[in-house]
Amino acid sequence: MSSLFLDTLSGRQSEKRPIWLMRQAGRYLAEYRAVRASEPDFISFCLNPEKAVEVTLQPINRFGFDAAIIFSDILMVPWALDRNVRFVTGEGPKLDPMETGGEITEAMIAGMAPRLTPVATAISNCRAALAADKALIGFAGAPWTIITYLLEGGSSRDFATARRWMWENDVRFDRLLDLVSQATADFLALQAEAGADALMLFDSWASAVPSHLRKKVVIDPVNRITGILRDRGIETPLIGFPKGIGEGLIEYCNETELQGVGIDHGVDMRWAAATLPSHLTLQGNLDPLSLIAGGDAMARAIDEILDATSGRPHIFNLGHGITPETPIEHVHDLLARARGQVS
Ligand code: 1CP
Repeated sequence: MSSLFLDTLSGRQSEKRPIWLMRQAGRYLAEYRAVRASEPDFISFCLNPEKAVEVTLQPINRFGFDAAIIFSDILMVPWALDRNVRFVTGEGPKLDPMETGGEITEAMIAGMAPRLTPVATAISNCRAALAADKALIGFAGAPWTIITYLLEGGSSRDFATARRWMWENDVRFDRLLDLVSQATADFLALQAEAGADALMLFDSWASAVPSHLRKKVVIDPVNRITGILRDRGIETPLIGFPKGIGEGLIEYCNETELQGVGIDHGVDMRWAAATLPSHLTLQGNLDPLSLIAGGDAMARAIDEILDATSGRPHIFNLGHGITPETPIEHVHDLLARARGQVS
C-alpha cells in the first residue's frame, strides 16, 4: 500500500494533503500525560521502547495522522556523548556546558550506537505496529541547534554563550561542527536502518546564526550529513527545518539535496511556494498558537495555507510544535478542514 505522506515527499502532488503535527505526541494528550507520569525521568522514558512506541502511536490512533514521528528527543545525541543530560521539571533540559570543545571525541561518537539501540528498537517495533499507509519519521537535531545546547548547558533566550564561543574559537568551532555532524549522521543512519521511512533534521535555533555564517553553520552541515548517509547507501528522504532563517531558505533549499523543507509560521507560504525550488516538497506552516483559539480565525489561516500551496506538493503541518494548552477538539477541526471535509 502506498503512503500519501511518502508519495507527497517524493514530489507527487495530490488533491489530498498528508498531515502530521510537530510534537504530536505530547502533553496536550491525556493519554500521553498518563504514560509520562509512569516514567518521571525523561531520558529513561525515551529509552523505554515499549513506552516510546505507545506514545508514538497515540496521536495516530486518536486522529489518524498520515505520519508518526518516533518519540525520542534531539538531546539523545548529547546524552549518548556523555554530556550529563537531564530534564529538570519546570526548567527544561540541563547539560554540563562544554568549555573547550575537546570534551567530544571521535571515539565517543563511535561508541554512541549501543547506547542509542533502544531508539532503533522502538522504531522497528513501531514500524511493525503501524498500518502500511502511515509513514514513520525518524529525526535528529541539526548540528548548530545541538551545539547551542552543548555550549549553553540548556535552553537559551539569545544563545549568547554559543554565539560568542563561535566567534572566539574559530578552529575549535569548525572541529566541533564537523564532529557533531558526524554524530548526527550516525543517529539518523541508525534510525533509517531500523526502519524509519523518512528523516527530519530540526534546526530549531537556526535564526540565531548571523546571516553571513549560515552557509558554514547551517547549510554545509546538511550536505555533510546527506553525504555520509548516501555513502552508506541510505536513500531515505530527508526534510530539513531551518527555523526562522527567512530569506535564507532560498540558499538552504538551492544548495542542499533535501526532499522536503519545513516552513515556520514567520514565513509567507505564498512567497515560499513561488520562490523555493519546485522539486522540493513544502511542509508547514500553521501557527501552533492558532490551535488554542480555534474557530474562524484558525479556519481562515488553514485555508490560506492550502490555497498558497495548491500548485505544488505540500505536507500540512504547524510552523513549530503543538503546545500543551491545545484543546483536542481544535485538532479535530484542523484535520477536517485541511482534509477538505468542511467548507
Ligand atoms: O515532559 C515532557 O513531556 C517534555 C516535553 C518533550 C517532548 C514531548 C520534550 C522535552 N521532548 C519531547 C519529545 C520530542 N522532542 C519529539 C517527539 C516526537 C513528536 O514530535 O511528537 C521531538 C520531535 C522533539 C524534538 C526536540 N526536542 C526539538 C526540536 C523541535 C522543536 O520543537 O524545535 C528540541 C529543540 C528539543 C529539546 C527539548 N526537548 C524537551 C524540551 C523541554 C526541550 C527544550 C526546548 C527548548 O530549549 O526550548
